[in-house]
Amino acid sequence: MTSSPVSLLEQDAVGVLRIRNPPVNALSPAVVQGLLDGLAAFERKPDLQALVVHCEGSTFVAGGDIASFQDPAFSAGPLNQFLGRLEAQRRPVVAALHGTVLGGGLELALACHWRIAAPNTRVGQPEVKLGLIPGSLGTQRLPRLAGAELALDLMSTGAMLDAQHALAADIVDELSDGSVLEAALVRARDLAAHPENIRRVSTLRVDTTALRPDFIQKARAHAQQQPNYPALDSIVTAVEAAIALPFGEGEQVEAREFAKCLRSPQSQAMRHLFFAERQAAKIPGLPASTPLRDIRSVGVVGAGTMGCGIAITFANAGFPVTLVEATQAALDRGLGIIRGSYEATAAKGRLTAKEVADRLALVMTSLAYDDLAGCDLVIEAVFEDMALKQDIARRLGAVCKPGAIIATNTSTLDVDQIAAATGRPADVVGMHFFSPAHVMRLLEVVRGAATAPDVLGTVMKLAARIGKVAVVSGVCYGFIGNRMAEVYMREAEFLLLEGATPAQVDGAVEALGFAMGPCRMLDMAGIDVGAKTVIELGKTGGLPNDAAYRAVVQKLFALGRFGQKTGSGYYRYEGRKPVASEETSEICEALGRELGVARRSEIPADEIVERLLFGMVNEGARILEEGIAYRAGDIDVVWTAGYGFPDHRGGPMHMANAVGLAHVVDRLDHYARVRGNAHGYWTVSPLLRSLAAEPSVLSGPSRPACAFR
Ligand code: 3H9
Repeated sequence: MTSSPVSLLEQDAVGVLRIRNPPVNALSPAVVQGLLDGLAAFERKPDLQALVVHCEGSTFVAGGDIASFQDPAFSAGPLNQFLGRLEAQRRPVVAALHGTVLGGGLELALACHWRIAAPNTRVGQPEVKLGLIPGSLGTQRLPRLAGAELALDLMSTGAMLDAQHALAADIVDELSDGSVLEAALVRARDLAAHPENIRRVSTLRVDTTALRPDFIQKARAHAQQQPNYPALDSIVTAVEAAIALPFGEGEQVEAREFAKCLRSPQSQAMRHLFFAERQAAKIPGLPASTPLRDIRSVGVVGAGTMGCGIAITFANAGFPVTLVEATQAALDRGLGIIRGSYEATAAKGRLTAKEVADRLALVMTSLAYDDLAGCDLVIEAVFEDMALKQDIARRLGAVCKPGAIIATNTSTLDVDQIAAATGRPADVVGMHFFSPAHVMRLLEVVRGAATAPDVLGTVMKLAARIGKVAVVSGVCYGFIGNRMAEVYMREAEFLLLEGATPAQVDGAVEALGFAMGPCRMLDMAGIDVGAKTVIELGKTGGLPNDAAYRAVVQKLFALGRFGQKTGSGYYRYEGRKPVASEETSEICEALGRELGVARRSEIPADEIVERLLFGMVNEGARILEEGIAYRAGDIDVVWTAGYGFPDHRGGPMHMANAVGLAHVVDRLDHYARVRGNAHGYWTVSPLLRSLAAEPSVLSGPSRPACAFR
């Protein structure tokens, strides 16, 4: 028999309902049952004066157990029944808070009569980040305590408040300096002596005195501007109910909206990503107990946009950084970029002058590789040129101290060849940052053939310290992200040759929620950068024997249309605004004619979406087949955290599961028939074909749990 994660202890005539459910004391069905049992035991002990709810470990309850939401039989009913009974207790109930009091955790605290918080406490309702609304009366109790405006803001953004702000907002009643449990016991006894100070939040009314009359109307209009996130509208509905209806009726509104959100494809996708991001940090076969290397100082070679972004990332996390360049002019330019970036952040009020000064003080510059000798990690971030990268690798191999990690920020090149040049390939790993490096969340960590397990483990751990979501990729052209992006861009360009405009191509995927379509993306990243990558790949024999392959980007490059930075690329730019370019259409038409590509007067948006995305899914399946990615979820994390794939669609592989793998395969076969398959573009990956044939998968799109998970 397993023991319950909840126990009722007694301390000086006060009951302590103690939750022990590591790592974050999530409200699993077993915890909820334990709470119900514990409360029943308390009710059988009239000699106890009061009850304290307390959690063991690093945090109070951080939310409902997200994994249990997958169970079709999941219901918030038992938890809500417990919370109702808890609040209705005649003897005082005190919540002793510490750590991250989130979602169902905050809702548990709000059902108590008093909340006392340790200084490290943060509170929030982050359900919206999972495509949900608070489902245990948070939408009804929080506005009654904190006011409708703040409550709506917290629920719509998922932002957290620290203990001081939570106190100011009346969400907690008191802060404790020492042991929060001891303080809660003292407060519980005090409330037992002064029951008139007990406050039951459900009995309060939402204070509307300072609320604008059009508050709900405006909030709804704002929510409806984001139809891909229906939880936002549900939150407004629930808050409106909190303002206008008695608690019991508001409860029903919340239950209805929560159930609707829980079933929504958006929430399923966002919950998938929650676990996929955490799973991605785990390296199969690497025990958690593996001793890791100590990283205290970092070197960066190359002070271009990428190198500077990397330096900012580490300085932001408190690491001293040594930035090395070949010339003083390049160093000065780099330092200018870094200073400019900090000043822009400060101008937006996100950094104080002191913080800017402190961070700048962490960045040292040098022209000498010898100055990297003391660094624990050195990242090479020069442009994509194998000979140059190998030359730097040789120098780093000689100068870096034993045990230091040498990383390359290459986005496409063979990490093993770079590693070999260092003479110590076990110390080498790829760290592929995305531009701007200090903004983008994704870090692709490239595992070379010889990369030592502790190097990989160290870099994955370090990624969390610098605020990145890291995904491991094996060595192949473009790793996970850029290899798939190559297929995406291939089809985008073929469509342009066939007669689609950049706006049509971009519009088709932007309508799905993509941050930007492929043409805008490459215009921003730089047509020159994109074209050079294709040209370099050609030199290594990596291109198909197809003159039309990525012909558009190469043509635009040859014409000096480098994208946003030169004012024209796929689009023409008015400032930063892309405008349809007649010239691009003419260039594509002429190129198409030259290459013998048949033009069509109309290309449906569905075809654009399928060719861009299903082709990419097929490449993702190959990446899995070859063991380049450990799991399909890793691919989804790469695309949502690094390439603007909409989180409410869960990434390409989740999306493929949701639409049905058999359908994806059917359409790939269709394009092989209608477009021809001389170059193998539409050859279905054996893994994808075999998964699509599985009866469980064929049972329909309502079964996303199979296949690529
Ligand atoms: C909710 O509450 C709905 C209610 O309104 C209604 C209910 C009826 N469930 O992030 P970390 C696991 S919705 C299950 O790496 P950190 C996580 O998977 C929920 N598991 O640590 C990981 O497992 P593993 C509202 C959870 O220190 C481990 O804990 N709450 C949950 O960087 C460590 O996680 C939220 O949305 C959970 N709720 O950050 C809060 N939370 O080690 C979501 C965590 O096996 N959680 N795990 O990979 C977080 O934001 C962060 O985890 C937290 C800790 C800040 C708590």
